[in-house]
Amino acid sequence: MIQLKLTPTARYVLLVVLILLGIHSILTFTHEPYGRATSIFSWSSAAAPPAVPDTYYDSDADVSLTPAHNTSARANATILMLARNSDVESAVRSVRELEDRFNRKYHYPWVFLNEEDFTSDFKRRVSNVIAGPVYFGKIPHDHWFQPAWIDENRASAARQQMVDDNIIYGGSVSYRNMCRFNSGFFYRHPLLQQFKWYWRVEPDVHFRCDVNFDPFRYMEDHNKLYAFTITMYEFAATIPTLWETVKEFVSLHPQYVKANNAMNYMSDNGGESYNLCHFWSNFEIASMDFWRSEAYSQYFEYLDSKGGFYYERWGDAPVHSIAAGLFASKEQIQFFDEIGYEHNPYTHCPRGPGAWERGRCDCDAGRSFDYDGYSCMRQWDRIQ
Ligand SMILES: Nc1nc2c(ncn2[C@@H]2O[C@H](COP(=O)(O)OP(=O)(O)O)[C@@H](O)[C@H]2O)c(=O)[nH]1
Ligand SMILES: [Mg+2]
Repeated sequence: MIQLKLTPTARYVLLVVLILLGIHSILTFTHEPYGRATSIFSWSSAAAPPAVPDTYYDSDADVSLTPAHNTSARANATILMLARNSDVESAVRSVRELEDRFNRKYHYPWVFLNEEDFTSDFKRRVSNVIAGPVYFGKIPHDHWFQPAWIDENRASAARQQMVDDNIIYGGSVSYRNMCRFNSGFFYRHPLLQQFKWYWRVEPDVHFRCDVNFDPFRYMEDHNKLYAFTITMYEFAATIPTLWETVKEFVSLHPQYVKANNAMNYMSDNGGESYNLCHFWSNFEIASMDFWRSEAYSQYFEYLDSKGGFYYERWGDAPVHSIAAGLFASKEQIQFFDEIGYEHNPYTHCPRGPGAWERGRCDCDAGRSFDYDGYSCMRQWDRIQ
């Protein structure tokens, strides 16, 4: 028999380690966010994500300046950016990156929207880095500003409470206008009526890989409605009554809920409560016809009528994601692993076999947000 002889110091160290391990396991099992944030096994057994087939790739991707010739025609699509004039520097950087990584070969038109007139400096600077058509539009007043029927006393009290609680953008009215506009209005803008598809881009984001295929074409051919690259948990304090409101809507209009939907990605108990998982909407490639549909129009009207965009701080990300999760089938939601994408502080870097090399990605694949404790990739993968 082996006798383990420990000095008093070693015994003390061992005791401390055992106590720390004990506290860690108690916290892991009793505090879900703690478990998520510290788990090294947060998401390790997942299968490779589905890959866009070779036939969608431009054959001479590195040199071609013409649209991909081995795929069918271009889609009816635009690249869309909402921005302020003061965003010009970071807007130009985002546009330049997406043009270089993707759109120089496809020449999809860009649309820029703002609740103010764009300055000639903004227009000149972004146009300078865009190869194809570009449009600048002003948002109609009523699509942007807080409606008169919102009780401002109630709204400002809610904002003050969120400031006191240190909730990000908790005191901002313009942020709320932006979230409501992105939830229910952008696809109604006159400049967007001509298009079915959009790719949402923000100032100051980064495209970390070449996109040598046409994601719009892929979406069109595969009957997709919504695509994402990053999925995560929402701050519960920004949406205290959102899920209850969604449940009310669904009980009033059960006919809009699609069979084989993504409910089990958003809920761990069959829809009783929301697990806060959503698609990070600063990147979206989606069908505006989906947002223009009767189901989504009714859904948005219902949510808006409750005032939660102002009395709470409902984000367009959970509003869009919950709609995609309910009114589309789960197969109509696409995870584009191939598109390396960064919005501070998170980056999605491709993990599928060969995808990183093929896209000449400059991101660190081992540090992709997919593996982070706050990613909802596990919830996405469990419904695949
Ligand atoms: N025109 C305009 N665009 C805005 C305003 N606030 C935010 N945006 C745009 O809305 C998007 C999201 O805003 P951002 O500040 O990036 O929010 P975050 O990503 O949630 O931190 C970006 O495209 C911004 O340029 C605003 O008051 N006016
Ligand atoms: Mg942003």
